[in-house]
Amino acid sequence: MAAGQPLQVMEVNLDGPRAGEVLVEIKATGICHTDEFTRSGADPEGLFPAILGHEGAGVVIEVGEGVTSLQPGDHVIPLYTPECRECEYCLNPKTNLCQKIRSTQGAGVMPDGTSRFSMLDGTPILHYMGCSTFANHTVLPEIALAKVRKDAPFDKICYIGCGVTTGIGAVINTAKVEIGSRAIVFGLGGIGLNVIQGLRLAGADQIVGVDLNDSKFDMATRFGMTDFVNPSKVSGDLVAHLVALTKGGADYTFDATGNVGVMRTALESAHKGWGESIIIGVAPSGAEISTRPFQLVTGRSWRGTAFGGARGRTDVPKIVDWYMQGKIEIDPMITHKLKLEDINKGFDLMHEGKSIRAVVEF
Ligand code: NAD
Ligand code: DAO
Ligand code: ZN
Ligand code: ZN
Repeated sequence: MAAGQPLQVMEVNLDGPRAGEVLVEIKATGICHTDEFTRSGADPEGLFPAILGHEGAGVVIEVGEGVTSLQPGDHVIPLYTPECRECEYCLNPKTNLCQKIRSTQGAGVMPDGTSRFSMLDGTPILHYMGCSTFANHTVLPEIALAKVRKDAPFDKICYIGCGVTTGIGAVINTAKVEIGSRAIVFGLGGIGLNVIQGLRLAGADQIVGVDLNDSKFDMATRFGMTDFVNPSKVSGDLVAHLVALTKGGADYTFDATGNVGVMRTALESAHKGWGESIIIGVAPSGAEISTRPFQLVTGRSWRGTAFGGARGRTDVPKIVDWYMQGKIEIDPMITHKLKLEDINKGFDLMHEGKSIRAVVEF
């Protein structure tokens, strides 16, 4: 496929796994906004032709030489943020951004610098975010696969490969929200709803949801939202309204919109002295954030999170357990199930604001 074009469903060649790699049969994959960001051509780092998709779940079919942690039959979730457990980043408890395969993953190839996918005429096809889950079969490095329990349904746990972990992890790993906190979540889509359920899990007392779309109210309330604000219906200053609603500002605020204006509102509606604002949303290429430095001088802090600060091989199996134990919910967020040949409908549903998550089942 090319930038700005619909996805093409086609037969391709896939080479077997080389040393340190694993062949996975993908059973289900979610369609996330980041896939659309790349598909649309808005992603300046987007490379084509590529097989997109990064929110999947499947079964190991074959392992390459030297692979020790996985074997055929294991159930796995691909990780766009790998966990090698030996690089400088993995050894630093302050980050989850493993850099072991960063440069080759960003270039759309496996760690040896080559792609396993090609067209039937031999033209190479690039991997995407190291995952390429919009495929019946894909090859990944061993360090980019979380092994999960076998009784968990693929069509639900695929969402843990991005949206669920990003939202819940932002609360638990990045903000480390304390029991009794007040919080504001901007954007009640596939990520924001998971921030809300993460806040409920963490024992927050007040969870304010902010969205321009009133239709988000019911689902957000179901996941733990206590107050709803539609900025288009607030007369006067939105920050002042939110500060009053949270009795002085929120202990934690989260941007799950990707809008830099919203990011500023989120920072400024955090409590003076200690409020923390976490950026989750990915802003358009070239966009910049701004605020008055005095906002930070007076004790607010601005932070960001990728993949919810999760170390995938360690944390993702635990989140699958939480789902199977009923500690978190996923099923109501899977609003649409599609066949592979209808994958472009999933992108349409996203544009129309009709889906939280559309999942393709193979
Ligand atoms: P989404 O489109 O499902 O949800 C966004 C929500 O924000 C929608 O409900 C929309 O109505 C609302 N919104 C838009 N503009 C608004 C505004 N000005 N004020 C209030 N609400 C507004 O998107 P999503 O899948 O939930 O993703 C949210 C963001 O998170 C995206 O930018 C995505 O790229 C990013 N993301 C980040 C990570 C990470 O690791 N940091 C991972 C996945 C996704
Ligand atoms: O280590 O420099 C790096 C890359 C980290 C990539 C993390 C991506 C997080 C946000 C993208 C949205 C994912 C769907
Ligand atoms: Zn995603
Ligand atoms: Zn590492």
